[in-house]
Amino acid sequence: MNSDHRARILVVDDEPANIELLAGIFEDEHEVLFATNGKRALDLAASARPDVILLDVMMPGTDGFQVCEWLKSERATANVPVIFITGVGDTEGEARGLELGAVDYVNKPINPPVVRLRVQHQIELKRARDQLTRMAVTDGLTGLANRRQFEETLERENARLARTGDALSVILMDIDYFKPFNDTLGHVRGDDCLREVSRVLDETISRPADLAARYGGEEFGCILPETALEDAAAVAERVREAIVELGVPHPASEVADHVTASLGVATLHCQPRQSALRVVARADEQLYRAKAEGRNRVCA
Ligand code: GH3
Ligand code: MG
Ligand code: MG
Ligand code: MG
Repeated sequence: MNSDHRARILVVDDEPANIELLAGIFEDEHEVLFATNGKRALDLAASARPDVILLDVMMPGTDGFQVCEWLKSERATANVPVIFITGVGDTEGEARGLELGAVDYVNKPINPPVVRLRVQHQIELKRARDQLTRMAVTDGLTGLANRRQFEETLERENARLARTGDALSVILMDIDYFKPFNDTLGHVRGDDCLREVSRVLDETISRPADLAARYGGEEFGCILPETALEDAAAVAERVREAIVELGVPHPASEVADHVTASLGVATLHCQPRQSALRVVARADEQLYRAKAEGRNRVCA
């Protein structure tokens, strides 16, 4: 959703008069984009990510049913609600539209208050759905991705490796002597520390394709697509330094007077094919070695 209340509505119709009529209903409240053919509609839907699409059925070239089918088959647009708006008043067309994944079907002539309310209803449903989706993949304490998103992303990137032939690196990080931190300063300060470390991690892991996640308690995981081992190790070293820089006082650490972390790095290649879990296990072995060799360090 674009802001708290304004939604983005894509109107697809080959008749400019219909677009004008529909735009007139919504443009005070929402942002309205429009397309006059199927091809343009697909491009706009993918690039502008509308919150709802109003789709005419009868259009020269690609008709609305075909557009709907394509929208539903693409990951980027599959979850955008589609409402058919059509002059074809037959019940068969309505069934076909709903079967293709449309959420509603409105017959012309357009009754503005009814269309307005039906669209508003779908916007609110989408808002609630988006919020649930966000919550399902976000860690509540730190706002980072959670372990579920970490694992799903890793599986997806591993599947992509087979096609791109690149390397994919994983960093696991664990805060040093965090139990004594909690024991001496309390859990509230412990939680503050986790949030600050998360912010630093998120700022340091900065490429758009990268993912930083809270893996569990005081353990974090990063996925770095298209990144070789030595580059990932350099990123891990920057994270380690940034946490030192952060300088959160730690009166009970055995390695420093501030909070530090240990990091392990491992890389997956397209050959030999390996399960994504293997790379996490190998990063974990390196993390364990970083702990054993004195903490506040990176092992790769
Ligand atoms: P090491 O240097 O070997 O990693 O020692 P450690 O004390 O950090 O390791 P350990 O895994 O034994 O302790 C992790 C601690 O993290 C245990 C728990 O008190 C703390 N912890 C885990 N999740 C949370 C959380 O959500 N909030 C707070 N405040 N503490 C947490
Ligand atoms: Mg038409
Ligand atoms: Mg731990
Ligand atoms: Mg620890």
